Amino acid sequence: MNAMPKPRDLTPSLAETVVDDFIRDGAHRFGETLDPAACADLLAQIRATREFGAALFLTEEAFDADPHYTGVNPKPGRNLLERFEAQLDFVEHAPQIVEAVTALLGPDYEVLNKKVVCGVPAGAVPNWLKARIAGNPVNNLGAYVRPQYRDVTYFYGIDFHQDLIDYKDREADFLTLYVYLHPVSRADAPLYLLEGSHRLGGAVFPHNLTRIGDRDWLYRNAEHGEVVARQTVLTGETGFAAIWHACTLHGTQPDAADHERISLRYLIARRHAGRTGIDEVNATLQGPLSLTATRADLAADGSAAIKSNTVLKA
Ligand SMILES: O=C(O)CCC(=O)C(=O)O
Repeated sequence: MNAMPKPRDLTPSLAETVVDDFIRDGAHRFGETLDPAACADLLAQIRATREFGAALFLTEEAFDADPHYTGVNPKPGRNLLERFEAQLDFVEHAPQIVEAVTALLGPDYEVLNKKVVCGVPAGAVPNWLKARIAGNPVNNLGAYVRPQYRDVTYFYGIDFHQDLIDYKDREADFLTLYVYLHPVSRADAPLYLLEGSHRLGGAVFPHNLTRIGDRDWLYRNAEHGEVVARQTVLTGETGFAAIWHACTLHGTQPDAADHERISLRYLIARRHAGRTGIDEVNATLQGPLSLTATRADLAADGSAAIKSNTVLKA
C-alpha cells in the first residue's frame, strides 16, 4: 500500500518570521517569555544592590559644582551586569533568542553592549531635577546620579529615537534585545515602538513626527521620504522580550508607577562576513544605512540644547 503523502508544513520557522517581521515592522516580539524564575532571581539581586529612590541622586549643589553630561553611562569595569555574567544564560542561550538573532545576524554575532536599564519612578526624582529636565528630549539621568551608581542607565523617559543614535558612521548591522524582568504595564514606562519607521533608514535626532490618528504617526526623513508608522506599546509579563532594528524609532514616557522599572538591554552586532537576514532587511530600506552625524539636540558640553518631546504626546 502506498504511504499517504505527508502534508507540507506551512508554518513558517521562527527564523523566517523574525526576518519577515523586521522587514515589515522593524521589530519582533517573542511569543514565549524568558524563564520567569531566572528573571525574578536576577531582579532581586539587582534590587539588593541599592535603593532605587531619591538617594540615587546628587544634591543640586554637588551637581552644579562639577557638572558632567558625558561618560555617565555604564562602561567596562563599571557595569552592574558584569557582576551577574554567570547567570545570564537564560537570556543569551534561550533557544528562541539564539534562533532569532542568528537568523538576522548569522552565526558568531557579538554583544556590543549589555546593561541594566532603570525607569526611575516620578517619586524618586528630586523636584529641583524635575524642574530642570522638564520637556527635554533625552532624560538619561546619569549626569545627576551619584558616581557609584552609574553602573546602571537611569531614564525618566526618552523621546522617539533610533539606537543608531550612539553609533555615528556605523552601518545599521546590529539589533537591540530588550527584556523585562517583571510585569510592565502602561504605568511602568513601557517601550513605545513605531512599527515600520525603520524603513526610512538612519535619521538625525530629533525626528519629524506628526500624529495622524489614534495610533499612527506620519514620519518624514527629509529627502528619503515619509511613512505612516503604527505606534505599539510594549507592555508585557516577566520575561517579555523583543528585538528591534537599529533604525526603528522607540521611546518611553516617565515612569508613573510608585516603583522602578528594571530591564536588560543588549546591543548585538553581526560579525559574519556572508549574507544574513539583516542584509535582506536593509535592502528594503529607502534611507541611509549609516549617518555621519546622529543628533542635533545637544550643546557642546553634552547638555540638552532644545526643549521638545514627542513621545510625551503619544
Ligand atoms: O528603558 C528606557 O526607558 C528607554 C530605553 C531606550 O530606549 C534605550 O536605551 O534606547
